[in-house]
Amino acid sequence: MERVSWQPLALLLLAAAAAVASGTEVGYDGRSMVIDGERRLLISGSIHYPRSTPEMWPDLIRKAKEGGLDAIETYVFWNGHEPRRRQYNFEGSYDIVRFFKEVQDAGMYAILRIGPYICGEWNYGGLPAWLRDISGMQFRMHNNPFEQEMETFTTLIVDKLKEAKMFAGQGGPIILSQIENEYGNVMDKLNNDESASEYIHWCAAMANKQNVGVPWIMCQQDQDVPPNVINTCNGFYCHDWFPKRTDIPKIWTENWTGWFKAWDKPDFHRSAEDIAFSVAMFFQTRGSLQNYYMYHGGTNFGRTSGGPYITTSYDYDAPLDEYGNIRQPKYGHLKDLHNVLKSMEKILLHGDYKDTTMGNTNVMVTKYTLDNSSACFISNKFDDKEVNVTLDDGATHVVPAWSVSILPDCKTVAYNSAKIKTQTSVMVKRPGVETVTDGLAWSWMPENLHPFMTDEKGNFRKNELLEQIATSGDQSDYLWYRTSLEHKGESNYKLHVNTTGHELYAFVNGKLVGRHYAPNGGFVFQMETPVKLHSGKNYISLLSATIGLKNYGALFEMMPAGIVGGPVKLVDTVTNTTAYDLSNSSWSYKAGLAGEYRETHLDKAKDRSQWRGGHHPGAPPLHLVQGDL
Ligand SMILES: *[C@@H]1O[C@H](CO)[C@@H](O)[C@H](O)[C@H]1NC(C)=O
Ligand SMILES: *[C@@H]1O[C@H](CO)[C@@H](O)[C@H](O)[C@H]1NC(C)=O
Ligand SMILES: *[C@@H]1O[C@H](CO)[C@@H](O)[C@H](O)[C@H]1NC(C)=O
Ligand SMILES: *[C@@H]1O[C@H](CO)[C@@H](O)[C@H](O)[C@H]1NC(C)=O
Ligand SMILES: *[C@@H]1O[C@H](CO)[C@@H](O)[C@H](O)[C@H]1NC(C)=O
Ligand SMILES: CC(=O)N[C@H]1CO[C@H](CO)[C@@H](O)[C@@H]1O
Repeated sequence: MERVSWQPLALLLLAAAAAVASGTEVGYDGRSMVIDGERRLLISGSIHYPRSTPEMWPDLIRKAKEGGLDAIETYVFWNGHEPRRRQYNFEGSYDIVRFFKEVQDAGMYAILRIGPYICGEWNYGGLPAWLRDISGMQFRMHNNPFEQEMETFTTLIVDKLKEAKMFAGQGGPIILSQIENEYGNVMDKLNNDESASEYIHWCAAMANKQNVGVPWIMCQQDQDVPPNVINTCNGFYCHDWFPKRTDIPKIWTENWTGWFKAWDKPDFHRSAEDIAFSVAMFFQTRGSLQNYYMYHGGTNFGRTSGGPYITTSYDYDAPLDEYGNIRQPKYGHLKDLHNVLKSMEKILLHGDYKDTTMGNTNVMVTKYTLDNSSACFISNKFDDKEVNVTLDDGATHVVPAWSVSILPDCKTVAYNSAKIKTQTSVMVKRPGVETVTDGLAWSWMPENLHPFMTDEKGNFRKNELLEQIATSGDQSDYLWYRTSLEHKGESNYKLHVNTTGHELYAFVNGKLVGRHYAPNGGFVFQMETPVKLHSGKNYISLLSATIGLKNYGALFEMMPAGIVGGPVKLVDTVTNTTAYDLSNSSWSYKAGLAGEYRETHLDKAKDRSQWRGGHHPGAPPLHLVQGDL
């Protein structure tokens, strides 16, 4: 037995040695990331795992690789992973290890942006709402309650990824990790508050303690940069931006390929030419790693952020559209650019360089030289005129307005950012398909509002109007406020409600009497609507809805939602004076809608018989949706 077992043991040891040997060493110098001793020019793209399904991941990642990307970047979504304190979710779209394994299987690198504050047009910027219930909690400032929770979560994610050997030193794909996110903006707003400074230094120290073996970055952190982190740029353009220290590379963590879509707002479009211009300029000006935000934006399956109100689509006008289709000419035009830049990797990262403005600061030639070879960029920042630029060899090149020409040998233009060679495919809806869309059969299930209109019990009562997020525990976007009053005879009033948003529906005795929502970004509003009371007991039911929670800004957790304190009044229509102030009446509370309790979205078998309709195009009339009151 001993002799037999000796061999497998030796093999095991060999395997372990091989695993160590296959680990990748990641560092950096003033020019670029250094991977296994080599400077690397890296092009990365953001794909957020919860914004697509695991079935889509391999295809999205493969298309990214074919588009000339070296790395996939993602945030980590704390409130998706820990919806309730110490109850974790790493299933389905939240299977972060599987996501990184897909990246590894595709032979790509990965960039891990833990945050865990991630902004991202995501509910509460990724922070779980239950954090608010911990006493002494202040988000993203120097205080024990926040720092402890942040460290616990960061450590959990790091350990999980270490266990799966996902960091480069372990042979995994992750070459960079990020702590916090765009905190420089908060520090600006808080006027470099001492607690903010202590917090960001604490973040860096905590991150470095994690021992992940790859560098840590902080984006949009241009002041008060802690030691041992690389500060990076986010934006539409990063050519005028340079890191604070000279011993760190110029990294662009968020090159916005488009913009998110909000309700009531038009689709955002950023042209392929303009992105290509920004990327070419970035590499002209010593850039070495840039990431497209987003390369695939995808879908907001869960709750989005309530400031501004984001739609379910997070398409972002990205090179891969919401459904994962290639968006041309953006995808192809950038792929051509990546190929040209890759062919110049060595000279860009090792060569000497010289920037020369040509008569005007808007026109610049950058010449890189290494041994006997040279490579040139010519950029023209005039947005209304082409320029003719003559290089050292006497040859003149026409550079169109707002564009960059790249000449890998300083002789021949291999790429111009304004000239698209990719075949433009325009997606056309075929008439036949449209007819099918028009004819889609919709079914509906009534939302049973009845319990919220009568004396049935809510979850609890209180003689005041409560704040919504705290009351609902962020388990739903909906909160019912209900009260009743005895009235003698019939009278008309105006129902006045003052709320901190985001949407309000008012019912009197089961009838919808008014609805209102805050214009984009403005949260506090007053609703006034005529109502009629009958003799006897009258029920006033107010349904307050949030469209996700705010994700951005200093101290955003202090922003309330719902009918905090009101007032809620019945106003006399003739004298315009308050007839009844209901603000301190006995209010009954219930979070969530009936459909949420039933989990209607899961299409459970036992519910199938509840669905009605099935023939009519479009949505059903409102009275059918509400059901019988
Ligand atoms: C550069 O060119 C010179 C002259 O043509 C030649 O002697 C030298 O070997 C070249 N150097 C390299 C590194 O190619
Ligand atoms: C650039 O040169 C071309 C001819 O080579 C000429 O047609 C064009 O007018 C010139 N443009 C400018 C802005 O001088
Ligand atoms: C409405 O409520 C907000 C927030 O509680 C409060 O600041 C404001 O004074 C109220 N406005 C009116 C008209 O009652
Ligand atoms: C009624 O009073 C409110 C404030 O007390 C005022 O804002 C409003 O304009 C008045 N409406 C009429 C019709 O007088
Ligand atoms: C409601 O109660 C609060 C707190 O006790 C008090 O300040 C306020 O004046 C009351 N409002 C009315 C209309 O009674
Ligand atoms: C950092 C940065 O470049 N921010 C810019 C991003 O784009 C918006 C909209 O064009 C500008 O307002 C910001 O200044």
